[in-house]
Amino acid sequence: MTFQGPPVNSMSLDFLTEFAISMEKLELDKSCRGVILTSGLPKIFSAGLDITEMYGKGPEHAAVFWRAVQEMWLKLYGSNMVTIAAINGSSPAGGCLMALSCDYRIMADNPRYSIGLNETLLGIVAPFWFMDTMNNTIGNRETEKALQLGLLYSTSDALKAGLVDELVPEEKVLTTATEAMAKWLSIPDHSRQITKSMMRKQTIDKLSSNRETDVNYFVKFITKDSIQKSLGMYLAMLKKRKA
Ligand code: CO8
Repeated sequence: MTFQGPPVNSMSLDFLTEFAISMEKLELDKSCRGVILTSGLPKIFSAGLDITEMYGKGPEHAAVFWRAVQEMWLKLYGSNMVTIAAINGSSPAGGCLMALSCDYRIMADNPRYSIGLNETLLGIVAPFWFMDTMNNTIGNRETEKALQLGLLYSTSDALKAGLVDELVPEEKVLTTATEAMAKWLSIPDHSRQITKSMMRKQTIDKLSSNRETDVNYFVKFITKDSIQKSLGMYLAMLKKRKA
């Protein structure tokens, strides 16, 4: 699955909806046993959630948007398929969550790329299920540090921390992902799927059984004046940096 949402594959409501529909179709297609996620844009895997969907919008929109974010994660983290992230560019925040939700991560070894859950830098707090997903991958101590500092890891630091599994030259990202896929698919589906589901069930249940509480928390948080101000400043900083 190749993301094509210029300029930066930010996850707008449309992007998230299309992603969820595509995942559902693939999940139902018995001939599809695995999916590689990658970007069709240069330098960016995904810039994470589309900040403009969370800024200057009313509570109704915030609730619809947040349900779509939840749906993206539930479909990906809970997928029966083998999921591999071929990270061919920077991958902050929601982009990092998406990569972390896969079974295996291969990143392009480019010193200009970074990956991490940088929410605190925007003055916002990563939801508990973002935290859990990272924790399940790199462990509690590293996650605490990464989340409080809003760390955007360089590719080599990401490899050291276990945030990605392999670094390869940019032009080899997709072929390496395909080779990794063959290895994962050589395991009998039923035993691999049950193992994956047993490992992830508790984390998934924590959100599935509390979805509306999580939506209400998000809406209350994101519509606060102070949070809107932080997001507005961050958006302005992005634009200024460009100018
Ligand atoms: N959302 C919306 N627009 C964005 C985003 C984004 N996440 N990222 C970049 N853009 C826009 C820029 O504003 C710019 O717009 P314009 O062309 O109108 O000026 C355009 O995309 C291009 O951006 P850049 O010029 O910055 O592109 P570069 O190639 O130089 O850099 C980066 C690409 C590295 C991706 C850079 O744009 C960047 O760092 N973006 C911000 C990434 C980020 O911090 N994302 C966090 C999103 S929040 C999230 O995912 C989880 C939130 C959880 C909420 C929980 C609350 C309870």
